[in-house]
Amino acid sequence: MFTLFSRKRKKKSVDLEFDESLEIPKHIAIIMDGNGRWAKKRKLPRIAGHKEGVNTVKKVAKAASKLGVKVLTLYAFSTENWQRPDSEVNFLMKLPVDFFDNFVPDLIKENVKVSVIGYIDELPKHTQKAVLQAIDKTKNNTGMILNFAFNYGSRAEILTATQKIAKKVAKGELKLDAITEETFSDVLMTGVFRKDVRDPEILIRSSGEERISNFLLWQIAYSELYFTDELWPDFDEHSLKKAIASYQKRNRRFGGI
Ligand code: V0D
Repeated sequence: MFTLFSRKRKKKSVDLEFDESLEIPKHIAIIMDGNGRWAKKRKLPRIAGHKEGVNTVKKVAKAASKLGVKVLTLYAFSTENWQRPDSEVNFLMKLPVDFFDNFVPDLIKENVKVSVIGYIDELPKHTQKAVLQAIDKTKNNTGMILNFAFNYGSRAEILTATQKIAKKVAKGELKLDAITEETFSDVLMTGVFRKDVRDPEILIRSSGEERISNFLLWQIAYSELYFTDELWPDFDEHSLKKAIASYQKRNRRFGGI
């Protein structure tokens, strides 16, 4: 083929380091940061960045599913995000509706199951409806779990879990000595997942900030932390592979026996 004018990018060298025969993390968690900055760089309103961010969710979810990832947890909205301007919050609350209309048919084709952790009952009714519909329409899928952390905060999750444990103890259903890491993990929001995929092997944060920001505090006790300067709308399959390659490299050096 005549390729003189082809704009096809050369494969970046890190693809060589990524090895599909090595361990693919079962659970990947991502803090999707940088939509606002992406928009600002283009003199666009912040919401244009969020729109582009949804497209990235679709692409990255497909890529992860193709690689055999079991759970992909995406931090979409934290309990602190309510402090943003009303117009931005209102726009964000419509995203799951948009996502449901445009992406759920694809998810069904790809056998992906939607799941949500967070305080869903505090969301506007139309948002709750879209979230519950996405969960319901994909509930029989047996492939990757696409898990949105939505109106989620990790300290609140740990407090809710503690209240659940205390209630069980008060009712005599649980002995004090039986409060273990395992029984505690059971009552966290991630307790709905199989035990071997509850905790992410790797946490990725885009956009250059190196903070956890109240995300999965209990679950990341042993996770690799991977920070990239790429903004979320620029993140793609290649970025995901780069993160996995970094995990594989660290795992080879420090992990195992
Ligand atoms: C905006 C970048 C998908 C981060 C990604 C307000 C911020 C796009 C969902 C979604 C958001 C959530 C639940 C669900 C289906 C889809 C989403 C929010 C923000 C919360 F069942 N993208 N997305 N939710 N953004």
